[in-house]
Amino acid sequence: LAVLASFLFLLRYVMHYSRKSTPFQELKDLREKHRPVTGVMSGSGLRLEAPDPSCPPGFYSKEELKPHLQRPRQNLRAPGANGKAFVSGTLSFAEHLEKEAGMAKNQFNQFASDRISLHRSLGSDSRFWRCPGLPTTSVIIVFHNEAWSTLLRTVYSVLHTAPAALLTEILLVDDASTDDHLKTRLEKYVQKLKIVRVLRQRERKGLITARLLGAQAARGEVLTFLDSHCECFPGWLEPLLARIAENPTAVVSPNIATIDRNNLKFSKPVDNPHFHNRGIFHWSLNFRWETTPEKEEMRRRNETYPIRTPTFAGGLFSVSKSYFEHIGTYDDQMEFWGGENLEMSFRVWQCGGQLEIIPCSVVGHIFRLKSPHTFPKGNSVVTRNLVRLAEVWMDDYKWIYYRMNRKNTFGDVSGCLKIKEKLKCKNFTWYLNNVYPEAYVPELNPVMFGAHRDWGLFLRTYPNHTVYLCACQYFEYTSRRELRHNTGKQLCLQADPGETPVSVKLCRFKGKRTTVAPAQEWQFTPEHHLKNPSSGKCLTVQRGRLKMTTCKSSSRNQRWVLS
Ligand code: UD2
Ligand code: MN
Repeated sequence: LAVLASFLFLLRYVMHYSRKSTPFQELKDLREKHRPVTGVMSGSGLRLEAPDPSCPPGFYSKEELKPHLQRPRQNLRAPGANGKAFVSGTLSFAEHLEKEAGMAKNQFNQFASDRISLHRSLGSDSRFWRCPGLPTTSVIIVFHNEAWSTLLRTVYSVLHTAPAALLTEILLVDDASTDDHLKTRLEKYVQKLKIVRVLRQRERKGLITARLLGAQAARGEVLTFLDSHCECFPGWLEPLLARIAENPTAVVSPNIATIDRNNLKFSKPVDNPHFHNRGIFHWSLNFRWETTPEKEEMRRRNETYPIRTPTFAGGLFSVSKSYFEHIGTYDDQMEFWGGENLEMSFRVWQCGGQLEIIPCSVVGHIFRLKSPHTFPKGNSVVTRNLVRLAEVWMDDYKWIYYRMNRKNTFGDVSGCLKIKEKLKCKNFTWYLNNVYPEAYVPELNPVMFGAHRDWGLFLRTYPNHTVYLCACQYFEYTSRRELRHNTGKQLCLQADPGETPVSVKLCRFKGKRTTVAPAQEWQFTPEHHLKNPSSGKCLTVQRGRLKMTTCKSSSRNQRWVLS
């Protein structure tokens, strides 16, 4: 008996573990089943298209999907069809017993339920108020000579993460690439991906017109732009679309994670919790990140709340197609690269929209140290774009930019100005006061600005904050008598005591309720000295360095000419 018992026990054990489907396996299967698929909305029903025939992992073929997702044809006379009540007619005694039993067991009419189609439709939408749903989107990826692998990883990453019902298409817009494989192999390759299309900008004109080409062709309700070297984290798309559904004038950017340019490590935000960046600009009109100020963090009710941002990086964002058209799209005369991100930021805010970063949406981007692109018309194209945006959106504040940089020719901006007038867009003072009140606004008319002309040189700051002289950077002499370096961080020339070289430190005066630090005050004397009143000493050049020494009217090393 004991031998038999142990044999049975063993048999049971073997049977249990030889079963193919463990609960864990079932869970895995279930997860697999619910992976998103690609697809397009057509008319009223969902038409799902998996990228047959190769069908990469995570995708279902059309055949596999049918029983799950396509509602069988409805027989309108079937019991309960279109959400109607089940009408039983006269019941036989047996049926009566069945009904009673079902009622007793479930406390609802199981008898009726068992006779209604498992797929019954509920008829037309009965809601008389407008309920939220997510809009569809076209993803637009522009590229010029992008590496094949990064371009296609971007495409697959969208296909693998975007829910089929929301992704109308992916448009790859080629800005006249010259790389052979991009020119000849791309169409054929993406053909099997069904919802991916290639559009070509024949002549190299830059990312701005390329994006516009994509926008024009797009059939989705929302335009989602991505750079051609991105990877999307699961769940990135829905929060962007949800925000636009809630507020169609919101232009939303994901939380942009860094993909390391050296080893392609994807740095997830979880590596950096409780840390949000927002976009700002410096007065030389370059985009910068900064930690979101406390005031904005306090306004947000929880971690998932949108972050209002004065500017955005510009490469990765979603915007309602009709709102994009309403605000006049991009400045289509901007060329190649640069400036369109600030232009769009100012345009959105000044013309009544909101620019936001959605922390729930995470997309990675390979950040580079410098642009790999050459521009057919030379590098001044970037300045030309910046001058265009300054002319259109910055009113008199454009002069702050011009006095630090050369003013270029910029072509005709009347088209943009017309839109601005038509939409009654607000001015730049409004933008600074309401959207970016933390900005330090340089004086519109500083007393003097420029270079140390006697030496024909500019002041340059080095990372160790020593000031040398060389033909580089730019200072302003403000009406509060600071020597202020305004292009990036707000840095001021500071008179340090003793023999130590003069340094630049963060300016203590930051506008409202702050004052100039005594060591940061400079008196420009009739002898052309720059004298620090609190120490009584003068700014002196000694062997290429700046020092504070006793003022001597004859010393040529203390003579400063500011223009
Ligand atoms: C940032 C933006 C980028 C754009 C740019 C300013 C992010 C993450 N990136 O620079 O989208 O706003 O600032 O203009 O926000 N490209 C062309 N034609 C060209 C040059 C570039 O199609 O003549 C493509 C390029 O392949 C890429 C995209 O435009 O997909 C942006 O160029 P980038 O990656 O060199 O710019 P990035 O990320 O340094
Ligand atoms: Mn990029």
